[in-house]
Amino acid sequence: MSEPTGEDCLFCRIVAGALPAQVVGESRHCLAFRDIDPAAPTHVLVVPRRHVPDLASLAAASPDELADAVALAARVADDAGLPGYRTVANTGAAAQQSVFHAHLHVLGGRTLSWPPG
Ligand code: DGP
Repeated sequence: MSEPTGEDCLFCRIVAGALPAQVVGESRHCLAFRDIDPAAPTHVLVVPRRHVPDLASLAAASPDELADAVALAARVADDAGLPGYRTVANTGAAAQQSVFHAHLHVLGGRTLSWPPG
C-alpha cells in the first residue's frame, strides 16, 4: 500500500487550510493544532509542513525541520503553562501510528504515568 501524499494526506490538508483544525501555534516549518481525540487536557500535534511519513524521515530529510518541530512543541507546552510535558512519536502501525504524515504529540495537564501502554 502506498503512503498518502498531498491532497490524499489528512495532515497535508490541515496544513494547507483545506480542513479545519484548532491551531495553537506555528513556526517556519511546522503547524501545531489540537488533537481531535485528546488523551490529556493538553494534547497538541506538531506537524511539519513538509510531507514525510514519520519523524525519522523528517530527520533524514531535514534536521533543521526536526529541530523546529521540537522547539515548537516546547513553545506549545510553555504557552499552556505546563510544568512538564511528554512528546510522543508513534512510528509504524505496530506502534499505533494512524496518520502517516510525521507528527509529534505534545501531552500534558495531568499526571503522566510511566511506562506508557
Ligand atoms: P498517531 O496515531 O500517532 O498517528 O496520531 C494521529 C493523531 O491524529 C490521533 O491522536 C488522532 C489525530 N487525528 C486524526 N484525525 C484528525 C483530524 O482530522 N483532526 C485532528 N485535529 N486530529 C486528528
